[in-house]
Amino acid sequence: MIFDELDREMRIFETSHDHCVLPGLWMVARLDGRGFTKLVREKLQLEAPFDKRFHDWMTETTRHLMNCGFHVVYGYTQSDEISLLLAQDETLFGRKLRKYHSILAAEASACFARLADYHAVFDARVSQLPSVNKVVDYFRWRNEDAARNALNAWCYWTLRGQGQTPESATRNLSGLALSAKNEFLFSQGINFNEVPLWQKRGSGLYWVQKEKVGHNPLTGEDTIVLRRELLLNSELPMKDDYSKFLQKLLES
Ligand SMILES: Nc1nc2c(ncn2[C@@H]2O[C@H](COP(=O)(O)OP(=O)(O)OP(=O)(O)O)[C@@H](O)[C@H]2O)c(=O)[nH]1
Ligand SMILES: [Mg+2]
Repeated sequence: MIFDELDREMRIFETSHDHCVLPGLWMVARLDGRGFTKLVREKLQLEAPFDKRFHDWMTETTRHLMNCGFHVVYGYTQSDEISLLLAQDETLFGRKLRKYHSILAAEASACFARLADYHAVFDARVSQLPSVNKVVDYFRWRNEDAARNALNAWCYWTLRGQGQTPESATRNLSGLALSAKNEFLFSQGINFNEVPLWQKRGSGLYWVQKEKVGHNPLTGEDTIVLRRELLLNSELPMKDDYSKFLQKLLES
């Protein structure tokens, strides 16, 4: 068997279905923790419905993903998921989808597991979006999902705290309108309006230019230089203001 022939023949099986994302399409990767309901409660014994330490690990993992070689314009995390908007002209790995799926999932898993000091795994998928409007819609979608899940989680864990089983808490909440869930919490002394924004709306990370004082060793003078820094925003604007915020971020 001649190695070069075998190599050529076998590679076809590996690469013939490789999908490359078309130029011009925006890529948004979403990483989601595998089986985190159990991991967070039973193995890590974190607080329910929300634990600040867990959210900090998620924002730190997002920061890592924005610094590991991909051109990520915006990172967003809520619950156990992370969304990453890649630059429209991203060319890394020839835009080969399998590279984005596998490397981003691996980087997220390794980083989170190190922070939590426990085996943890993320899956990854990539949306291929045709316009800025669809990119804005995508992030509005995840942001609204965060708000709905937070309301549900607060109701669920309040009922559990009153001694209800998982089944009866779920049954009691099914079919309840948003307003009824808010009223139920209020009747239990919890004003959902006052729940921290990061729980209801997640956190966003994006690049800003910061002025720094640099020292020029040749002239001996101090000079002002511009440095790119990642900013963590845990009080994101809401609803239409969030759309405007995203549009502005994409124009800059
Ligand atoms: N206790 C606790 N749970 C959290 C926190 N943030 C997210 N979660 C839980 O993480 C889970 C995320 O939902 P899913 O991704 O649908 O559930 P999963 O168990 O990870 O399932 P798969 O993603 O399908 O593998 C939900 O059960 C949330 O309640 C937190 O701060 N504290
Ligand atoms: Mg999950």
